Amino acid sequence: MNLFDIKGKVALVTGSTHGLGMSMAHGLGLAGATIVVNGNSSQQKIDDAVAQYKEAGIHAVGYKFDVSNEAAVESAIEKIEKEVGPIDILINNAGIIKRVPLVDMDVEEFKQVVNIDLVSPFIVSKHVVKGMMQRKAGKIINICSMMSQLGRNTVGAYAAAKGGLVMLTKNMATEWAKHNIQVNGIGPGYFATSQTAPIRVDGHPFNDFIVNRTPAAKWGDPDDLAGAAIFLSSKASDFVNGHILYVDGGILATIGKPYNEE
Ligand code: GCO
Repeated sequence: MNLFDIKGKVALVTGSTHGLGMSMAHGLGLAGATIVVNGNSSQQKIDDAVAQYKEAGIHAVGYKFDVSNEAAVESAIEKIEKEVGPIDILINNAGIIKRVPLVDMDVEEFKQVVNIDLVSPFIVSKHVVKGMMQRKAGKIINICSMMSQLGRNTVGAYAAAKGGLVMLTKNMATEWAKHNIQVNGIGPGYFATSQTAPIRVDGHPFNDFIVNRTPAAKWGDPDDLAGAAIFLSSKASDFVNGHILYVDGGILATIGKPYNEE
């Protein structure tokens, strides 16, 4: 029996038109899952992403909806389950970040980050889990962050949301595990994506800092997340509940080291 077999499963990955969401969805797709691609920026972006998945031999279908709008989410889930099939796997990946010192941050900006990064996983999960409860089976994965555990200057709203997402994951697991629904999190370290591009440019102090702060001594490759996503989407994790799997090159394992130390 292949513990990691997800062939034929339907996986909805929010924010999967680019970045880490696309990398995780790509990994699930290559493992045989049908990918429901989501984005909210433009239909063209979704169509382009679906074409990329199909070029890789992945069965993918695109749906544009705003994960923070409950009415839009409810109708999208209904449409997806009618047109594609019951959702077996949900990855709550869609998120935003605003890098602003807390003292300078508008309350509305703070609320917007929390709304997308914390409230939206609740909204989408609430509407997907109803079908999973009826079928007595499902996998939900919330994409957390290093900022679920560590603070950093200028990302206070994001850290608050991602810290809250850890406890939301544990509470979802607490309430839904009895229905054979496993809810877990993935906590990516620092990865080379469009979201981190502004702090990754050559010569940016943060770029050197992360390479020094990460025991693996490099930025993560988004494809490094596929294994964790497949594990938490498959039978192999049927007794794993409320766990946050950090894929971070060892950042959370260490206090770090002086710049001049090998
Ligand atoms: C930042 C980064 C981080 C990473 C990721 C780390 O500004 O510190 O964007 O937020 O993207 O979340 O896990």
